[in-house]
Amino acid sequence: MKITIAGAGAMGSRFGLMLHNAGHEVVLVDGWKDHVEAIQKEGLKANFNGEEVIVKLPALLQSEVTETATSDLIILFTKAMQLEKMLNDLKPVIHEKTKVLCLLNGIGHEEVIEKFVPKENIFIGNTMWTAGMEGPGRVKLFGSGTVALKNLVDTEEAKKGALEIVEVLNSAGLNANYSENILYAIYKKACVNGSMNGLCTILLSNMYEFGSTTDAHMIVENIVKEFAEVAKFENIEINVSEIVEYIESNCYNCKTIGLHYPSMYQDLNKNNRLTEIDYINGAVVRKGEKYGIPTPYCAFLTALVHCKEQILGAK
Ligand code: NAD
Ligand code: AOT
Repeated sequence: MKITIAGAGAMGSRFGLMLHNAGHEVVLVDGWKDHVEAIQKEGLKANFNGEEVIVKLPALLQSEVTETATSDLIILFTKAMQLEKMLNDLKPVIHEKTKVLCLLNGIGHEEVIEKFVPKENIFIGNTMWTAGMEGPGRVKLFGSGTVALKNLVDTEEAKKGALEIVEVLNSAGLNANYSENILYAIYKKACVNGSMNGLCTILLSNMYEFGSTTDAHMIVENIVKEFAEVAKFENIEINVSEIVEYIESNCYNCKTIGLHYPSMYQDLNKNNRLTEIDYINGAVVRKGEKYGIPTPYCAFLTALVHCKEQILGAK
């Protein structure tokens, strides 16, 4: 299948590399000039589960995309604040039949994608794979993960499209599943990011260190409660104690994922970049205002992260 990876940072590079290795025709599209040029000159370099690999892949600057780069499937992997610009730059390659899959963290991205893509071609989901950017043209890819996805509109044709995407991802070992209850899955992951990412960023900790504190349980429970309250208004039922237990049993393992510094920590504290807080906790605050629900924990955390972005002069 011809696949465009739109946003070829850490995660886009992972998916691009694995899909290319499985024989698909992959093109990387990205807005970071040094990164694109490094891939064009020397290939995409990756530490792939401890092995150094170099993969020769076509890479294009998003501002230089033309109709010739048309593909069957576009996988969106920008940061949330880069999504609209990417879709705008991709206009020449978004056709009547182009399927567009969104795997970004955060909630509500379909509202942006709908401005550029017919609803029946939009597929939403999330992923438990991880990846890290080491510099232009270079990524670190460790461990394993899963993908859950579904068609945005409920037609037989759209479901068939979703199942085809699942098959393509699985041909590359990406462990994809069709998820009937995808909005629940997206909210569940947003609860993980909504409680781990901002807090670890402010506290300069990894997930294990934060989880070892005496107040971690209380804070996480209050954040998840706010996500659950707004989700109710969207007919998504979140069992707070179940999700808190999921976060505690999955994120705090001191030998594995607990040692992970969330992507937000890396964006702000390591790379002086703006964060996705407005699309995670900030999105809950906006929904809370709309539905008349107080969201003090999410609001405070969002404000703290914004303060830190400003103090550090993040871009
Ligand atoms: P990323 O920051 O690595 O890449 C996103 C974009 O930012 C790319 O266009 C990339 O080229 C650009 N970029 C990266 N570093 C840059 C730098 N130093 N200067 C200029 N531009 C730079 O993002 P990601 O981690 O691949 O995440 C993509 C989406 O997937 C996000 O919504 C994220 O929350 C989600 N996600 C990430 C992970 C993870 O482990 N990284 C896991 C699950 C979901
Ligand atoms: C994560 N981390 O999504 C991934 O860092 O943004 C991130 C992120 C899978 C499981 C737990 C945390």
